[in-house]
Amino acid sequence: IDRLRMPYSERIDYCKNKVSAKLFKIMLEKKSNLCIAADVTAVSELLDLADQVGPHICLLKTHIDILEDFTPDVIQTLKDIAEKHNFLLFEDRKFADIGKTVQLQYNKGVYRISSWAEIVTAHSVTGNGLLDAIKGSDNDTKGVFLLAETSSAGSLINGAYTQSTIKMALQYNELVTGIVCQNPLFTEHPGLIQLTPGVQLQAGKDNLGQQYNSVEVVMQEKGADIAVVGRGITLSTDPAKSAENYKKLLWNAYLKRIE
Ligand code: 5IU
Repeated sequence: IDRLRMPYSERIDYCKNKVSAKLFKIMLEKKSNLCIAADVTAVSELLDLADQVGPHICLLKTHIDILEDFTPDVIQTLKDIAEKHNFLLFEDRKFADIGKTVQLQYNKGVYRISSWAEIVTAHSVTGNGLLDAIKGSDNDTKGVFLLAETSSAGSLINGAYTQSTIKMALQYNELVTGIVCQNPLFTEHPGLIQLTPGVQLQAGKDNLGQQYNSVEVVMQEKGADIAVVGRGITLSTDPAKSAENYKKLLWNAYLKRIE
């Protein structure tokens, strides 16, 4: 088995996590393997962006804590936009604490992440307790992307850490939607989804260590199933058009990969 050559449609049967199956279905319906990183700091900007790029994305990735004017009612509006355009809400919280603390961070506070984000990210560094905490939370459809590699320069993650993270993902396959990484890993596990950030039209970097690969490279060489694009879209003059362009390029690159 090689997930890289397998159509998304055939991978649904291998999904142990409900959200990953749901996500594959959305990707197929919308012909989109694009996740937007909606890293904006004003609520109006976030809602506008979500509504504009909505038709072209499968996932909206948020950092809800960067909003300067967050109020709890924002969540219902965001949920409505997600439903209107058929994409999932994905909070990139990168949980990394002991289980008890993650339980509080996931369910409590002003953001009440578990009440709206069907997918969250988590580090594997603190061990199983964190995943047990998320698993034990009483919202029923939930998924986690575990971080096995990062796109940033000088990351301290090494190969052993990456491999142990994949093992953890497989051990928790009912909860884990997939893995965030930069290389074609776990190719023999088609039920797990590879999410890859650090994507723009051209390879490059920013001035704070972010490193970008092109659409073709991430899809065809690096094994991405879903690409995360932030500033490549958010800083363009027409985010909707830009998202549509990324969507088409990413989908074509996927089709070439499974040819
Ligand atoms: N992100 C990365 N790289 C990583 C991980 C997460 O860029 O390795 I893990 C997040 C950070 C940001 C988005 O929200 O993905 C990328 O945004 P830009 O396309 O604007 O760089």
